[in-house]
Amino acid sequence: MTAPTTVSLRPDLALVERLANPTDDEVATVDAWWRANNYLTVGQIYLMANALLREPIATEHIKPRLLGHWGTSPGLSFMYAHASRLIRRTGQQMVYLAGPGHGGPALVAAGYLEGTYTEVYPDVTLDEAGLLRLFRQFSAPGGIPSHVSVTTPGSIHEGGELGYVLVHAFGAVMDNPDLIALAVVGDGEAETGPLEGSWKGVSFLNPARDGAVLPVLHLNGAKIAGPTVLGRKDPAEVRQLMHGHGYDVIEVEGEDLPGMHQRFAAALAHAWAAIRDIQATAREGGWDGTRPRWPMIVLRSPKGWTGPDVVDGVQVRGTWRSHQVPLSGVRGNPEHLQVLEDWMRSYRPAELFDADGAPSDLVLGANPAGDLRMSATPHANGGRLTEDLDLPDFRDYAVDVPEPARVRAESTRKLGELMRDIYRRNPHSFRLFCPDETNSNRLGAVFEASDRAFAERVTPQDVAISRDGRVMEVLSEHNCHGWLEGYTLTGRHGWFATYEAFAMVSASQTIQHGKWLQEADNLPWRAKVPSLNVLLTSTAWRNDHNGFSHQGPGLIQNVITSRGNIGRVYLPPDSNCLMSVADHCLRSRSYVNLVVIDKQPQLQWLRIDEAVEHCARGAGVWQWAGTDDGSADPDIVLACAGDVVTMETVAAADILRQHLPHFRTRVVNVVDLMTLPRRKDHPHGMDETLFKELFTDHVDVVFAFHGYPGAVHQLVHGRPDADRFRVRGFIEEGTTTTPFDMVVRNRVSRYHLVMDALNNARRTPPGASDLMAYCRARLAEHESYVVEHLEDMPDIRDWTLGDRTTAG
Ligand SMILES: Cc1ncc(C[n+]2csc(CCOP(=O)(O)OP(=O)(O)O)c2C)c(N)n1
Repeated sequence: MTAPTTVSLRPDLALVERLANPTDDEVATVDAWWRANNYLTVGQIYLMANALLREPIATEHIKPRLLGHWGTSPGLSFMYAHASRLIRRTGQQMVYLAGPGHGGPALVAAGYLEGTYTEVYPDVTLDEAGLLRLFRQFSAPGGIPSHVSVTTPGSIHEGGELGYVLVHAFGAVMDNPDLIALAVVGDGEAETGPLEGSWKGVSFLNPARDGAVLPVLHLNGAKIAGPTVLGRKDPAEVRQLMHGHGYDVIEVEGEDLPGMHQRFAAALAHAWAAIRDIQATAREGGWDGTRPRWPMIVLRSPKGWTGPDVVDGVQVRGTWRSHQVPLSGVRGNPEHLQVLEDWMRSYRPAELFDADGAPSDLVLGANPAGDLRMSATPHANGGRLTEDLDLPDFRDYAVDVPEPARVRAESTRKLGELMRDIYRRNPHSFRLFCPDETNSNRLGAVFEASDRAFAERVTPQDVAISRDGRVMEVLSEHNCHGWLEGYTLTGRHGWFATYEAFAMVSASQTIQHGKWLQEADNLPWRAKVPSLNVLLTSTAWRNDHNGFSHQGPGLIQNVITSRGNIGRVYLPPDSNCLMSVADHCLRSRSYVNLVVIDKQPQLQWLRIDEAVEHCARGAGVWQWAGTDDGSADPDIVLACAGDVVTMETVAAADILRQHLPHFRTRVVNVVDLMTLPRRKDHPHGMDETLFKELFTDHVDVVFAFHGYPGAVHQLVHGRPDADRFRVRGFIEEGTTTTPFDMVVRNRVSRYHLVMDALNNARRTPPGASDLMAYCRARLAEHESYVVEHLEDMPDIRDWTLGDRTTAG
């Protein structure tokens, strides 16, 4: 094989011919690498000694626990070997995403054969000792997982929870024009909802400015224990399905060798040439705007290819039985031991490893050089391409707040303006991903800087939709979330903005991405990547007309429950706080930042300088809202986190002040929810002194929370006398109703908070029973008013802090 040759964008026909027709030597090289990979894969699953088979395999060489997935692995490494050949010949930058990530040993072996593994884990040397270490660590205590996980160099896709390979691939190539993401889709994986929806990525790619995804649908016919839908379909139907998704289908089928090498090389060559043709046309200005028909490959190869054919009289190769460990009883079964030995020797290890156990020159000859090795690509290994955003000063987007609770504003509108200017300053490294709600979420200012991206037909009725748009709107939370993941993991920045309730559609992705970042934190060779920023708006409290289905603050619960320190939950109470929080999130790295704020007009509390200080502390006393001057302990602490409940809390404090001026209330607002746990439980946890300054260590706390009350109990666990926290929040009393009725139904209205305060304060002030009666009367009044007038009582609806005569 000759040295890499970088070709111009438009593929040279002679080169494509050569690529499509590998010489015998080239096939021998690719085949040797593939055999070496298969040998290492089997070794990782079975062996803990005798790595080079210097003696016959014996029981004591076999791991006590046989864990891993053989079935998908040979197919994955076959494609990898051919992609490497293409890279060597063309200089193409590629990243490899294994949808069936359970084929981890194949990708670990690839990194090892490419030398990257030893570069990042120097203990795993390129010799017999290193081989043994590689084998022993796999799927073993204290070792590495059996998936293409964070520890696998070159991976941006674990493939553990199936369904996301295409969304990650599409996200990785957006604004990444030189990259091709080779995305292997398992036929089992193709049955998942997210995967089925993700073929649509091509409808949002722009070949002039984005890279390309090359999907390979790997129809090995089986999943864990049965056949796959697409594997059993008439090939013509599969072809039609993929054609309908917009792809040009190239098919390869069989298990014959070297025929499969020849046919797959040709398929890959033609797919690559088609991609480069599409890109060259677009980048040279010859694109008529029609959505390109991108190539994809359907590969039909047997599950467990090259592995044991028949075991104990039962067909294994080509069936679901080879999914995991095809010879499971090998330790106590001499016949199985012999099958294993024959299997491993069938790869002819003597040709693949030299006397010291290092990969032979024949094998090494298959590797691309340097950063072109897919296991070493800077696109994957932690965003070495990452640059910080050029951010405007968020203070320039301040709302003028002369006094607390006088001005109303739609807070997310300001965020839209901030994002608009981030788009302008960062034309290649920032995107907003949103399921068709950018305008609805009041973020529409972004359209002043960028249209929505769309590669399908655009009509004169469409507004702010074009080929060149970079606002990503698709009605799929899975696509939005996954695209942002792929985008950030390859070094760019963005937001996923969604209705709060429907963040639960993609909640599992949030959790999985959090796990990825958590593990990546332990690996110095993975650079920090931009955070996953999730804006939850159109919240539970203000889905007035949509009703119960749209009322669910569950994602907060998921993020605070995740282990470790990558989860952040911010509940800015107003626009200026939102600006400060957003700026912080966009500068942060490798976190999952959840920001929760509604889009409806809402009272504004803090001037921008106050907001900056408040957000920096994460929580603080709003002295102006209470009657506690700090000279003595308050009678009650009224705490709040979340915009709507903050208004109820401030209103409750105001009622108390008017009716019982000597009753000492302290209002504490929490923006950064993760300040509540102890510092040993989360890095944002406030220290004991500050916690006592805010909440004391013995005064009862009535806490009005945006989400489920249990979350606050969970967070303050271990704080002094945590039982004194009485938490009100969303208790699943949702319906189509007015804003105030929502807080009444969930018992977190200002009147409920006042009654809570009186019920829980250690002293009962004179006048308390009158005030209790007053609150009950107001609630009764509300109940009849709202039914009769279909809206909230005017003094509630128009309440501001300044209007003291109507505050009660
Ligand atoms: C969302 C999800 N559901 C279930 C599983 C359990 N699981 C692991 S592998 C597998 C079969 C995968 O089949 P396929 O995608 O065809 O991969 P391959 O045959 O190449 O192994 C299943 C169901 C999973 N990992 N993720």
